[in-house]
Amino acid sequence: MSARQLTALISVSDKTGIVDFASALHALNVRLLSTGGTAKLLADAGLPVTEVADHTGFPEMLDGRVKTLHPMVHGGLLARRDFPEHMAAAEKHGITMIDILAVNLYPFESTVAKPGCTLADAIENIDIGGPAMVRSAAKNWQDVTVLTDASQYAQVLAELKADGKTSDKTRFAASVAAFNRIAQYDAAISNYLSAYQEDGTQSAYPGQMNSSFIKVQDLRYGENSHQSAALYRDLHPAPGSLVTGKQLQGKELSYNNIADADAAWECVKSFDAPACVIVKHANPCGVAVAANAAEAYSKAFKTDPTSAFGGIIAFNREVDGAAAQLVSKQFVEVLMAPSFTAEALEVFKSKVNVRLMQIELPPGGDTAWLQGRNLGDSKRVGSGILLQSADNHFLKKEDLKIVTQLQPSAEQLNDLMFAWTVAQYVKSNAIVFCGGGMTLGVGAGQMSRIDSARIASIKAENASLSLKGSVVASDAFFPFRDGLDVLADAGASCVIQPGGSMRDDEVIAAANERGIAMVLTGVRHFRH
Ligand code: 93A
Repeated sequence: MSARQLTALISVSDKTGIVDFASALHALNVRLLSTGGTAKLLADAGLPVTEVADHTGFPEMLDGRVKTLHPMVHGGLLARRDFPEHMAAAEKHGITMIDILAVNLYPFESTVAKPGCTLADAIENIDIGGPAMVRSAAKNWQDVTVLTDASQYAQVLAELKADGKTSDKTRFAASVAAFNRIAQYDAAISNYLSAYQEDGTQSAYPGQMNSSFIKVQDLRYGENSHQSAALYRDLHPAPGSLVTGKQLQGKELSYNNIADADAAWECVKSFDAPACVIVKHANPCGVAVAANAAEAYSKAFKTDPTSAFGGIIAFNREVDGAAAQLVSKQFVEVLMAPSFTAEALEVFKSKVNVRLMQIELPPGGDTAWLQGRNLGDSKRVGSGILLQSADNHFLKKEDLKIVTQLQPSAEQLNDLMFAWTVAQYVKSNAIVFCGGGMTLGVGAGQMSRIDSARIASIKAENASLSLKGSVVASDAFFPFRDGLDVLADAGASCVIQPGGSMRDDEVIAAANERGIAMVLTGVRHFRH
């Protein structure tokens, strides 16, 4: 007795590769069933295909909202072939078995990723019938092969060709992949709707942890060698983010490399002028802006040459031969830039351990898209998770409040703005001395602000940098005047800080007394 003819139901929005796949199935004597648009494409390609509407005896209706939601379809997908009662019921109602299901869903994710997508567009792109079929087929994996991605077609064809059927292993794996896809799809819908605001924009904080992540890779280990780790990325990464980068050479990035690279990249992106950021253990140990990449690097390196050893270095400009020559003199773990000249690549060719990352800068101007789609920060706390929107407050000069008798000069104001930007990327408590478009001393991660101030001035001393006339940023207010006195003792001439302390008056009086200009931002930048 010859084997029963197999039936495949094909219903795809993304029709890439589908004609080839259906042709191959037809060549293997598989009967083809398909929905409107897909059926038309297959018929136009000369394939014999039965429309689902003809199969069910029920037309597609309600603008296609009801196409496949029919017992003839779901019975054919869900019936257990090894249960006599199922087979009897199917026979009684004229339901024929569907053995292969190839579906990809209405493009909800890419629709909502488009700027200006309306709620109505989003809703119309919520697929109902597709996921229903995928779930039916995936539940009945012992009898049905479910394909939710074009990358699965080749393996299934190969097995059908060789054995006339797919293996249990392949069907089970396909079922798992199908449920993963549905979970991801539903999460995208839930995220979008949770973040939807009446004015049509997306809230920066979705308030819902159903984010859709895709595993990029398992990492060799985590922060330490006894920890396991992996990198995931957002389904639709923000343009210009680290995960959109391409590694050009070097060993695989480690967990710590990625964390530090992200800190360096986020910081360097904040500057319009050519900038260089050197990061160690998640803190910038040198940041500078200059006329070009090479100069920016030289200045950034000078801040703390000792700490820069084994650093993670980011540029917001192309790295040319001159910059590459300078950087190659130090031990560097990761080097990031929007591009590298051929000459620069040549410099690092022999340094096989240097990881070179090419990352596009985000398109300028339109930060709304970024803010709308950015989940911001998350942090595990015991068995919970903390979520917050990104710390993307951008300070404008007009926002500054000068509170002292002395006023900063135009040049000092530029340095204050620079210092404030850097301080945002330094772990709290952050004190950052700057001058001439470069960091002069960075005090990071101390439990008291006064200790960060002391450390920052010691660092400058270690690097033989003078703090006389320098400007300083403090990521949060001074609770007492003592921190300010340390800055004044070190030679600071201007300070930028949020203000808002109970003792602001005492701190401002101290600044006046010490001949320091002080500006308040009204916002703080804690970073933990
Ligand atoms: O509108 S639906 O939710 N209702 C359905 O009954 C249904 N059945 C399949 N969407 C439905 N589909 C989807 O149609 C599939 O998931 C696939 O994405 C798309 C294919 O339609 P066509 O073949 O007409 O291009």
